[in-house]
Amino acid sequence: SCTYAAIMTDADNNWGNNTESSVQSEASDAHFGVATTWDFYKNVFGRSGIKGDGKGSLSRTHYGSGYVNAFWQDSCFCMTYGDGSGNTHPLTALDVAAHEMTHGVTAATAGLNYSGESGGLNEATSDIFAAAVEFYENLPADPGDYLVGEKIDINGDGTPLRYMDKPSKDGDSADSWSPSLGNLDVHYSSGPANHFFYLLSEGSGAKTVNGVSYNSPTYDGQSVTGIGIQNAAAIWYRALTTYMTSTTDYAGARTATLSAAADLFGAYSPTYLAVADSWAAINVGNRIALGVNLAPVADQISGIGQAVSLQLDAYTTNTGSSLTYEATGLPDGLSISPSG
Ligand code: ASN
Ligand code: ZN
Repeated sequence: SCTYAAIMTDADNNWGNNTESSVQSEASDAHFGVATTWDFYKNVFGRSGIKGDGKGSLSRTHYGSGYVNAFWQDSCFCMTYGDGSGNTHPLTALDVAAHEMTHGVTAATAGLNYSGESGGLNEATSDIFAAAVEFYENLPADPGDYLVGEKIDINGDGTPLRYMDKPSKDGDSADSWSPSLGNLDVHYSSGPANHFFYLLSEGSGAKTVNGVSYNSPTYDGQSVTGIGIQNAAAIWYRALTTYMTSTTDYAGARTATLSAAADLFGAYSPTYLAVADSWAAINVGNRIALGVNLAPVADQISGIGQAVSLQLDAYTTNTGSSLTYEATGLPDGLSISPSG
């Protein structure tokens, strides 16, 4: 049970009046956030609760005075929501709730450290599944978008807290990876991974989704074709729960998502290649070219009468097909051994 707050009650069991000023409405919204986030993880990924152990979490609302934040705590396995800007915009919006509870999922799985690049990936994971939960629930009053906190008017001018298509629109977040990215606050170093997720979901350039206009740039100037948010979320979830660890950085996240994409969609499948394209579009790694790739070979020098041996390494991105090697016009005494 909850040791630091009274259990919310309602005199007529008609909870609130659908306004932000009603504490019963605020509590109902928090409960809706818990239930919807639960359903998302359960129905989409087969995950039973934040820890995957079937146990629910507590929420406390109407916290503090003018407290403009919400937070998850592993220590109490509980959520806290402030009443927001001017005490009039409770932080109980669905994407905020899903963001915060996803911190619990991350803690229970990859355990991404909350500083440096891994901290940015931790924050991005929360924004990514916050968006995925919104698209999953598809509420007429709050349809899915790639904005974070668009319902809580935290800036007082109607703008959202963060933008996934072009994170720098918030004035602080990075659009792409750079060597100094890890020095930023984790809510800003999340930018490139949020951008990756947007690109992987929807692709680059101008696009309108559920009435919201986006325009997503790419670091390498090449276009990206999206694979849809459900596929992108599946890849991120498998990467988070199977391949990422507490110290995973952006380069490691690329590897983790490629492994996840290989598991789910096949290595070198179009979906797998879209993952590499999306990372390259935020300056992490190269795009992967299909075909046969031959490792570079330097000039060879040997003396008369000395034995020589030269190994060539090649791989093909066509799964299921193997390479054959042959040589014609070899000098006397040289042969090819197409093995290894
Ligand atoms: N609402 C914030 C967040 O989840 C609280 C924090 O800074 N940890 O990121
Ligand atoms: Zn967070």
